Amino acid sequence: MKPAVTYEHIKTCKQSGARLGKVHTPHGTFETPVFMPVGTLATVKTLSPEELKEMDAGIILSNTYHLWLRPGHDIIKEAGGLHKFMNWDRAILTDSGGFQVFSLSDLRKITEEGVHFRNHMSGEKLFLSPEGAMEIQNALGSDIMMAFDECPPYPASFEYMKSSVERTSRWAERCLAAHKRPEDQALFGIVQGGEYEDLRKQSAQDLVSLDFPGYAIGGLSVGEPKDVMNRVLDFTTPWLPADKPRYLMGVGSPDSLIDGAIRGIDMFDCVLPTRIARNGTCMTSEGRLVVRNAKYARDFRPLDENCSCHVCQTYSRAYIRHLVKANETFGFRLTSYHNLHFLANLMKQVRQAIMDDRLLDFKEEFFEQYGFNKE
Ligand code: PRF
Ligand code: ZN
Repeated sequence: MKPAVTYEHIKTCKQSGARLGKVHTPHGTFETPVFMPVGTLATVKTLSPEELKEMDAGIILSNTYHLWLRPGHDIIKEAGGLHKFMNWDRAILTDSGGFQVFSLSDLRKITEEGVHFRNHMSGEKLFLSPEGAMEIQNALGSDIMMAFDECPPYPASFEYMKSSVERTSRWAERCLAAHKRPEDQALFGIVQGGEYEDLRKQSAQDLVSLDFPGYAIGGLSVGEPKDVMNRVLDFTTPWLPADKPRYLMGVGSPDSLIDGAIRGIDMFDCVLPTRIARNGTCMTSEGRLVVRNAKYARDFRPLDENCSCHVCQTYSRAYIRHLVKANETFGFRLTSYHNLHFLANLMKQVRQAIMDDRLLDFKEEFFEQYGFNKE
């Protein structure tokens, strides 16, 4: 059976080794490297699907854990699936809930069977297993489902990480066995192993032997220094098949997106652009701009003078500062729209630079303007 999601390689950047490609899904094709906006609760906070399409988003991410707790996957299934429920007809990737259980809930207890924890809102006792995560994602009907994994905190000892990697591999096998819709939903495996080269290799080899249609690298961007993340990518990607998509989970700062692309990553997601937008921080070609600051009170220039987005063509820093400081919803819409447009445009430039075999030069030029050490 042909997998529901396939990777078409277009070219490799001669200067950096980065990959330019296309990912084909049951809900359309997107070009890679790509940044996926996060829509945790079946909405990319403050934005409509129409607005996401204006910035050419071809795939968004949503969360098993959150949609399971509310409104419940049964309701979304009854609506005809997540695409219909939220009126998004392009691709959707759902994270499995593993990571969210670890980062959001209290009193978790990991067993071979799954994870016991408490609902982060009501305190109710809950249990999530590989089979449960597959059942929920099958009901949601996402194009790309993620395996149920454990993402240990950083740093974790080699011994802990080794037993965790082995459990994540056993869970991955259970996920594959429980997956009911391989014909129209692709299940990606998640490589773990922390900063340990041997464990990353073991994890990748375990998962590759199970023949997933795509692979994620998890367990990064959990507090480790940037050079550790880059080193882990350098020794992990060689174990992944070149003809399948590669997804680096939870990464969305401009420098890490460029560094990840240089290391052969195709897909990224992060709450960063939308989360910082909601406290008034904007990503611009000259670095981060905190639009709340007093110095913008009479600044009638756009957020980013080099940005072609609708917000920057229309509204001033002074106006957006006023809205954000007054807690007006519209202000957060404007900053969210601009930040996502900024990253969409950055990835477009990354793809063009790969096409032109000059991604390392692009990185230099980008940071010349953005400012080094700005993240
Ligand atoms: N596993 C899953 N989701 C994730 C991660 C992971 O390791 C990360 C790591 N930063 C983000 N989201 N399932
Ligand atoms: Zn803009």
